[in-house]
Amino acid sequence: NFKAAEQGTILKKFSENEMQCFEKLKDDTMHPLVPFYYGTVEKDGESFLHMTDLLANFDLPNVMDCKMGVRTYLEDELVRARERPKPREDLYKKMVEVDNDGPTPQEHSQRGVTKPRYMQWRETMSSTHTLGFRIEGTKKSDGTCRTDFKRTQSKQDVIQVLKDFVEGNVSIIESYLSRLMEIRRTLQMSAFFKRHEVIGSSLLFIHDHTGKAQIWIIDFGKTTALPEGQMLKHNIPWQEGNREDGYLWGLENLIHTLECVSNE
Ligand code: 4IP
Ligand code: ADP
Ligand code: MN
Repeated sequence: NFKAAEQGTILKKFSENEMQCFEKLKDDTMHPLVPFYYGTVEKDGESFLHMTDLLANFDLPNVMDCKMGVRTYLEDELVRARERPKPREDLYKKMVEVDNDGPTPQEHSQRGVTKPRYMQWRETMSSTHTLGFRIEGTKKSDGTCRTDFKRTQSKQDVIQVLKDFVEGNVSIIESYLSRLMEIRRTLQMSAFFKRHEVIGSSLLFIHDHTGKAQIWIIDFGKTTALPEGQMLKHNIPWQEGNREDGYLWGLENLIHTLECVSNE
């Protein structure tokens, strides 16, 4: 999905939706929290979004992707699956790999689950439902990569992963915490944020041995504008139809969880 580009930039496979978000973010208070966007690029017959490589200014970076919100699929996907259910074998296999008792007897016999069913199952197995965020993956400077967090659900389990990621470095934790509070402040003022359902977006945590630590908001592939005049609170429960994403509730919990890491 990504291609290297000139000095300090990367190309991400084009999506119309994500491009529109980057365009709108150009004049929003959120602008300093997202990768700088240079526009679209054609390469080898494919289209890409051209943006800053967030890792470029780090020396042997440690990276963590944290997916925000209580819901990771669009309400439309739910409606479509209800009208015309399309059981998928690839999602069934991914489910069975983690928990053979995940699929219902009917899903076992058809060897398929629908997309929202798979996404909801992922949400309940992980901390998405209980904390409003989940760790998707980490990549440490020693080369170790981990994506085996599908069952990392309890606050205590998340604390352990965070602790391992920062290797107990209190000053890194402090930098991350102050950035998270800056992100919270900025989102509360943002017109873009008020008017968009932010689904499947991540906070990308990056730090290195020099003590540099930063967090950016990435992935607007499923971030969707609300109808004119409508706004979200981002911190109240989702009920089908209200389009709430639980982003600020998750951010609150993430801040609290990281505070626990430094107190342990
Ligand atoms: C993946 O599940 C992720 O949720 C993807 O989201 C999602 O892509 C995939 O849907 C889904 O299968 P696992 O993480 O459990 O593998 P992301 O790209 O943000 O990681 P979408 O298109 O929903 O973002 P499919 O439909 O691409 O399989
Ligand atoms: P997808 O839509 O395929 O989920 P994301 O935008 O979430 O793609 O990016 C996937 C991964 O790629 C992230 O977890 C992160 O590690 C890396 N990544 C994304 N954007 C950037 C960026 N601007 N700079 C550096 N790494 C990035
Ligand atoms: Mn993503």
